[in-house]
Amino acid sequence: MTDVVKIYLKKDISSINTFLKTNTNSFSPLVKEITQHILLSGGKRVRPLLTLLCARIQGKTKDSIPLACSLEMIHAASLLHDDILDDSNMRRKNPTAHTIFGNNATILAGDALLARASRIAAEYNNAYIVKLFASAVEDTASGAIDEMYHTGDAELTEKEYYEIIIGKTAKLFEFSCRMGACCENAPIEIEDALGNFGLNIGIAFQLVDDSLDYASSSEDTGKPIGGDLREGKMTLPLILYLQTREKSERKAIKKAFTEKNLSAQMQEEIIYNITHADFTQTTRNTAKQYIEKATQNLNSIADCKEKEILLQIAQYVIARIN
Ligand code: GRG
Repeated sequence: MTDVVKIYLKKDISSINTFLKTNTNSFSPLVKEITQHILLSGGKRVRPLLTLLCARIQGKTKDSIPLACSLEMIHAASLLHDDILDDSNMRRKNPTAHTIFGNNATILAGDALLARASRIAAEYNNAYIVKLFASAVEDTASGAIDEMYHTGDAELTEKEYYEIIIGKTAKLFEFSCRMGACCENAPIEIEDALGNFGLNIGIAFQLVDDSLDYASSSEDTGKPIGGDLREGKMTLPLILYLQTREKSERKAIKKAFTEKNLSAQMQEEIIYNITHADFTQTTRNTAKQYIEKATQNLNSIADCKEKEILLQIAQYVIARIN
């Protein structure tokens, strides 16, 4: 990103951080501690920035910071819940909330955060925004359940994989853009163009995430390498690798996933093969194709500073290393 863009976004990130801190201060002590643990621990703020930019493309009549923050709150609640489901100990180089506060309190704090987020969205007095907000939560949760259902499914197809990542990740990106547009009453064609842009960068974002899980050091990601494999998560690098193996080997891996006894040696071998056969790079290249689609989605939007920054965010999504 250029320095001009960084300076533009720095101001917004600072406003987002201030709102999140101030707003969560009013929770009861334990909910406040848990929600601030996740919200104030250095997230990239991609989703709320998309909301702000998509609102400003259309106009500047409303304060879109609270709405943008409601999307970051959905994201944060999903992370609180996700780390419990995955039994993850580290996020953003910090211990996860449930390892400090326990599962029960963390689940309920996530629920409180979701409820707070929906209240903030409702305060715009726009039923369509509330409908989009509800769809974002529903799609994210449904995608996560689909993913859970297919844990260890060594026969998962690429089509099924895309359905999962669209639900668990890309839809929230889509709705972050749509809700920004709606905040300024954008015509449906503009909302759709921005929504499709969000959907495509969301798919690319998850593809890069899935590639980084195999290819990036935990120094960069703050998470241990190969975590998805250990959890039996079927992501594109693993699906591409399995496509090159005999059915008997796929069956053996599926059995090991089901019995939760994928040996350390097997894990190392799979990770080695995936990185050395460049399935991580193929996954990144696929992400690039989605970024190209996203770029085209903005063709119908008139040139302006916000559009330029959205295009730079799209490039950042495929360049990122954490
Ligand atoms: C509470 C809405 C809700 C859902 C619960 C567990 C669950 C259902 C959903 C999990 C969805 C999930 C965690 C998808 C992964 C999305 C993803 C790529 C997260 C990482 O996003 P970044 O890199 O994180 O933007 P930072 O740390 O920058 O905020």
